[in-house]
Amino acid sequence: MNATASALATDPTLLDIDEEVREALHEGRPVVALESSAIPHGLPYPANLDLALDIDTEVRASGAVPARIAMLDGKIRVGMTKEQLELFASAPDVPKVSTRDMAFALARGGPGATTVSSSLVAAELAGIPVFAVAGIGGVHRDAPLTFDISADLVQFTRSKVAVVCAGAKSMLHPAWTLEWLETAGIPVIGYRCDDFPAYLSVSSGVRNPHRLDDLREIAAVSLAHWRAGNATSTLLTHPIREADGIPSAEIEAALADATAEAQAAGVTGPAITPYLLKAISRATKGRTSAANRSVLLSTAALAGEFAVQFAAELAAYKSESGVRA
Ligand code: PSU
Ligand code: MN
Repeated sequence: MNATASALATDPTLLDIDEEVREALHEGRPVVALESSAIPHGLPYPANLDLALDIDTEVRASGAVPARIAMLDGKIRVGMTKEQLELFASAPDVPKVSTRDMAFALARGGPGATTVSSSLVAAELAGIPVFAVAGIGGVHRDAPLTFDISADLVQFTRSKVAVVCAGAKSMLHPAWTLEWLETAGIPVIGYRCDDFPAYLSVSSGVRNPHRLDDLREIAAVSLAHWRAGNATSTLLTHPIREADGIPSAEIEAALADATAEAQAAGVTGPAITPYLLKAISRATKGRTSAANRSVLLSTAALAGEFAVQFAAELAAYKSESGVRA
């Protein structure tokens, strides 16, 4: 093998894995990967720190180990310590790092808050098969003019990770997002729900292509997807609790103003997602913050439960088929 760049293999020494996460992975115990971009780019300090810690607690409730991903000191950190969380929560200038930005953070050092896309790269590298986020990125509503389609979707076509979520973020186009996922061959499953959820609202008004009511069966579907040689993600969707959901009409009203404001202010690219999320929260006078908290916690709890079922399904498959751990 010559030493050209194309002969370079993936370098696992770029990973800096937390001790507890490393042990859990080594023993085949359930782990849930999480993103970090919502910490500096979501709520103000210290509410963002408290929320991150509460998310971890929800993941742990079913016996799974949380592994929050971040770029730090020229490495990919998997499983942030309390001190690292504190740093990300209190330093508002930590940049948002999507897949295209990872190499810069690695080569230069410095902190970076990973989005869904870059977190999936890290999760697969670390061997974590389950990832949780309340709202995935998707096809933006102005995509026909701007081509703004989240790197999250493209990353689903590259990472063998089961993604647990409450649908796509509220300001995206749900039907186009599902079309994109269908084209890419990504299985989308509604867990105990018929509709594709809309993050802060129970339904996006569009149906999920599949519904399954049993987590072990969803684990079996994910495994079957990978056993068949697909090197892509699977998507498990489950909505915000009915009582905490915000009616989509209310979100739409807030969005109309926020989108016009964003256009007038010339906000584009990666800045648009955090901008619109904050604007919706302001316009609904904090009601969104309560909904946001509810859906982040319920998604984390479900991901913990799913990780337990997936670990059991994987162990059963390995022992039946004689595949070595
Ligand atoms: N929450 C925030 N700010 C963000 C995100 C979430 O408060 O930037 C991230 C998520 O990690 C998601 C990403 O992966 O936004 C999608 O952004 P874009 O539409 O730029 O791809
Ligand atoms: Mn974008």
